Parts: sequence; C-alpha cells; structure tokens
Amino acid sequence: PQTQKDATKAVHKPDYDAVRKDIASILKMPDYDDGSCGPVLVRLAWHASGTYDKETNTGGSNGAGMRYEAEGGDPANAGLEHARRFLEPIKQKHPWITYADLWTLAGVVAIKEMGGPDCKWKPGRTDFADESKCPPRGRLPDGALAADHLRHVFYRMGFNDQEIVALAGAHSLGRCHSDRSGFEGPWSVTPTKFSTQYFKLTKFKWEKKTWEGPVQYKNTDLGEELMMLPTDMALIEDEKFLPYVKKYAEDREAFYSDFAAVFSKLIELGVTRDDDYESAPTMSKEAGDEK
Ligand code: CCH
Repeated sequence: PQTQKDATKAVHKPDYDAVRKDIASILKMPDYDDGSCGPVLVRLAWHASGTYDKETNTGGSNGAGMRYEAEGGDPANAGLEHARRFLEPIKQKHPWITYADLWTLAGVVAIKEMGGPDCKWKPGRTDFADESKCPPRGRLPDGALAADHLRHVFYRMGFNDQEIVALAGAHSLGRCHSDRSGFEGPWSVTPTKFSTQYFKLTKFKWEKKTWEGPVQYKNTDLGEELMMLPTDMALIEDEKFLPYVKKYAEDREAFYSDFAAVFSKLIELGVTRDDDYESAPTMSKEAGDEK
C-alpha cells in the first residue's frame, strides 16, 4: 500500500506525463498550416539541438538560447517563434519545466502523436540566464547547398552518413514557408503524418521549379505540387547517402528504429547532468548509445 511518504514524494515529483499530455492536446490546430503544429514543434527541437559542435562542446538543446535574439534571430530560425508561442501556455501551466526540456519533449511527443516512433527523452536541461552562452549563428544547415555542406554540418555534431539520411526523413513532415526560409511547399502529401514518404519520393522525377524564389525542385505526379530542397536532392545524388535512402524507402521498421535512435542522440548533444540525476521513468538507458 502507498505510504504517506510515497504520496508526498509523488506530489513533488515533476509530472512529465502531464506535460506530454498537454503537448499532445495542442497539436491539432485547424487554422494553422495543414491543421497541426506538430511539424514546427519537431523543427524547434531539431534547431535547438542542431547548433552543437563536438570540438568545443558548445551549442545543443541545453540553455534554450533561442529565447534570445542572438540565437532566436538567426535567419535559420525564422518561423520558430510560432512554435515557441504555441508552447508558452504549457510552460505557464507547468512552470517548473525548463524551456530546454519543454522544447525537446515537444518534438518527441509530436513525432509520436503524428505516427512516428518513441524517441527516448530525458529531462535535466537548464535554461541560460542570459545570451552570453548562445552559440554563434550560422551553424544550422542551408537548404540551398549540397552534400559536402551536409557532411560539414552534421559531422561537426558527431553524426555519420547513415544518421544524416535517417534524420532527413523528418521532411515527411511539414512544409517550407516562403516568408520563413524562402522555399515553398510540402515534401509529402501527408505532411502531418510521420512516414517513409520522403524516401519514396526520391523515386520520382524532380525538375527545377520556375519561380522568383531560390532554387528548389518540384514534382506533381501525386496531383499536388511537392518539393525537394537542393540538400534533399543531394541525398540521392551522393553515392554514399543513396543506399540508405533506398533502404529507408523500403524498410519502415529500419527507418523508425534508426530515426528514434538518431533523434534521441540529437536532443542529447551537449547535455550534461549530475551523475545522481534521476531519469524520467520512460528512459531506460542513456540516449545515443545505440550506434
Ligand atoms: Fe528541415 N527544413 N532541414 N529538418 N525541417 C525545413 C522544415 C522542416 C533543412 C531545411 C529545412 C532537418 C534537416 C534539414 C524539419 C525537420 C528537420 C525548412 C522549411 C527548411 C528550409 C522552413 C520553413 O520555411 O518553414 C536542411 C537544409 C536540413 C539539412 O539536413 C532535420 C534533421 C529535421 C528533424 C529531424 C521539419 C519537421 C520541417 C517542417 C517545419 C514546418 O514548419 O512545417
């Protein structure tokens, strides 16, 4: 039977499951994009984490530096103010959670709720008190570039070619907005469902879109104009990336489990905790040890 002491402990234990439920409850948003803010929450978690540099052990999701102009104002982060705004009522309701934990957890919950895998998540990130520790701008990838740029950026974080391709599969979700990145349109006809669609699309024929905007590729075989960025095309043009693209297009299980492993690794980059830190119940082991 539960003792008085256990009950008191339960009350004081941060209730991450309650936060997860509240995140799940705000995803459906009929007036926003394709009816869900899930994709932009995934992008928030990724951009919070993707500034990591393994040489200097700087950047990463710890700190929630995007709250400050130094990082939030990086043109690469345009549009993510919407994601942060959507999460603000949840922060107000659960003020004990740090922004850095909330943003990464929101990405994990959104992936799961949109039909994706369970990505391990562990709390314990802290928020910077000011912007002095924000990473320099320019560390996130530029969609206008090619394979060597992808390797430069993702090797800096400590990822390999297979992990780069697995992560890119998140582009089954969401869309580009001309007023944010300059690019326009979705990659998939089901942008609010986590799937292998992005990899299947590589079998299509893509041509340069004729428009005023930056170079992007288009295909209308599925009745709707879908898009690929130059960096997406790099995955099928590069002979080392291509085998993983083909594999993930055919093997859903492999993609889901590799994606879960690499996304968990991404959101752990640069995060350090006290040894005696008590893990969340959903965490069975240290994220990122799989590979
Ligand atoms: Fe991405 N991404 N991404 N991306 N991304 C954009 C949107 C999303 C690149 C460029 C862009 C990842 C990797 C890359 C998402 C998840 C991930 C946009 C449009 C560009 C440009 C932004 C806009 O206009 O709103 C490039 C380059 C790379 C290099 O690899 C990775 C890794 C992930 C996650 C694991 C998601 C989700 C979106 C949709 C956001 C939305 O608002 O719908």
